[in-house]
Amino acid sequence: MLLKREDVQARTITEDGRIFMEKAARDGLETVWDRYRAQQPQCGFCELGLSCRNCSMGPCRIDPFGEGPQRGVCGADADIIVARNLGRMIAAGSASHSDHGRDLVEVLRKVGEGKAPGYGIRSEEKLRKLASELGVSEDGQSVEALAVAVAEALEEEFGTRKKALAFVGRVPEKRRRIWEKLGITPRGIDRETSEMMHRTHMGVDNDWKSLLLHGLRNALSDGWGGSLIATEVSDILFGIPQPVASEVNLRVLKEDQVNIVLHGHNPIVSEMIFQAAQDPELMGLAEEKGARGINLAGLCCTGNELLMRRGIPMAGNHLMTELALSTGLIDMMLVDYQCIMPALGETARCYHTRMVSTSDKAKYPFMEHREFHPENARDLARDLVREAVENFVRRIPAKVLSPPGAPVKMMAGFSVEAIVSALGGSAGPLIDAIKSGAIQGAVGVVGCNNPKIRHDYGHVTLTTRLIENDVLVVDTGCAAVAHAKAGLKVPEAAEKAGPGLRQVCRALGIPPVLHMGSCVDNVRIFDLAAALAHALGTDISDLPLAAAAPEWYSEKAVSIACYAVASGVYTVLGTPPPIFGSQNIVKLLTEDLEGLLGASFAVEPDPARAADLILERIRAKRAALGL
Ligand code: SF4
Ligand code: MSK
Repeated sequence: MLLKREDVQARTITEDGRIFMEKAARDGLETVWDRYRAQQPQCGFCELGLSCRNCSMGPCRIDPFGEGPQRGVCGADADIIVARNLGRMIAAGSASHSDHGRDLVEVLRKVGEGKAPGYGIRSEEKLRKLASELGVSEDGQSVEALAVAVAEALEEEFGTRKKALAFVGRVPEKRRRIWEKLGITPRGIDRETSEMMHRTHMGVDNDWKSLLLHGLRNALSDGWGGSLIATEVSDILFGIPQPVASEVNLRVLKEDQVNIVLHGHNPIVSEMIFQAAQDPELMGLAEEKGARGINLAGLCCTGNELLMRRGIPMAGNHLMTELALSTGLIDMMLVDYQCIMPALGETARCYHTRMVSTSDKAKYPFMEHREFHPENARDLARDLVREAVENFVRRIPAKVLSPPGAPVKMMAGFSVEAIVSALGGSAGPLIDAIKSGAIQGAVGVVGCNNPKIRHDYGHVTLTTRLIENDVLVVDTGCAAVAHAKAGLKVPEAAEKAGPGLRQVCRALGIPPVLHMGSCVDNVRIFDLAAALAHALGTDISDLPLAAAAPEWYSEKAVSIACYAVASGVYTVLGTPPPIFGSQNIVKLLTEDLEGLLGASFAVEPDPARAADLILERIRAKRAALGL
């Protein structure tokens, strides 16, 4: 199976992507692009959000042309069906982030109880900060006891009893009032997701407006609850990220070393693998096997977590995961959960790669399952690193293609704490730069890849335009990897920025595109936005800020986009969400929310036009602030 050059060009803007798409084709592999093509034409009803299979009187679909049925068997019309479908996407996204957060809370508790060998408290400062926010007394408590008490308080956040989540306290007061007025203040994290599933059962909430409002509340329980807990507890356990230099693209895989690749989202397993890979005995074993060392590399957000805290290089983003295997260089790939294509296990069978799943809640075809728990993680990590080393000698030379050239240099590790420290200890200089116009505004460019959009093109085109116009970009997730590969995450990239932003970056020695972490770390962006709003005595929606997800694919991205808008940030989506079957809902989300929340959605698949929309928005916000 050979690919036409124009097909390869149309699928990705990345050089390593092109080389290994051709290699994968030569090896007879099927990739995400092939399967996407085989799915054409995709269901038009589903694309518009007009199909429903919520009960066994259906499945039902609404005719968008008005000639066929306009109601499902139960009587649900287009508005109700679209709203219910969107609501369930939000619930799934929010549940994913929040369950990830819960797993970290479990480790925090076990650390406090002395039942998690190898783990520890890396940031006592953050543990104490959270204790204070949660109203946990520190009096006379050991760090271990405090960890247990904080874990208990966080467990409560998931439940049903709260009027409002504790972290809503970080939100500017004006925004809290808006949420109260609309009845969307998030309560228990699980409660909002559970309630969404209840409301969307046949015969419950049949008012599309009320369904969507609850969708916003559900998303807020992710952004100011589940995701935030995931990020904060990761910082407690593994350290607050600080600026760190690293490298990106498939060339970070080394032909002369044992390559272990970590893929997924949760740092619980990968941090233990990181520790095991430093073990002198295992490093000695690697040498015995003829390898020059043990090389760790990341994919997707587990990669981002390791990159942010340990400077571990990044092999690629979502659409690079199959292509990474086609190098034939990966001795072991360890996966946890989320964004791990079920195809990967079968793809790896073409090579010598050992594929290992590690989470009790995520199993995959053709992968070995080696379950991690806080109690066994340290020992299991050592076993697996040893097995990866032993697998080095089983590489199949005829199937190996070492990526040519060199990796791209990058900087990561920009937590809010690191940004404030780079600014000299307070957000003041950033506010001054925004006021003076040196920085026109800030935009979070985040989210995934999607084979519907040329790989990385949306991210890189949008972000390049924004920085050229003196807009500071912060990023997370797969967008961050795209930007790094395009060379936008080194201080020298300041030369690609407009004159004002260039000057600020040069003065601070930072890139114009700041890596803030993984998907759950989008909360860092909102923490920063809330801090700026507090400092200016205003609301987040008054600031010259925006968000964009040019190539999103996941339900988690839907939840993120919804909590962004509900938090007051105008958000532009590249891939159209399945809402266009209801003109009422399109109008509400793209226009009417503006009056309710001071922010709304836009859908714009062309990233250059998306940049124009965002720049227009930033200019309007600046003008309203008298800047
Ligand atoms: Fe059809 Fe209504 Fe059942 Fe959905 S809930 S499948 S629209 S009958
Ligand atoms: S990994 S959710 S493809 S950003 Fe977080 Fe990338 Fe999107 Fe997964």
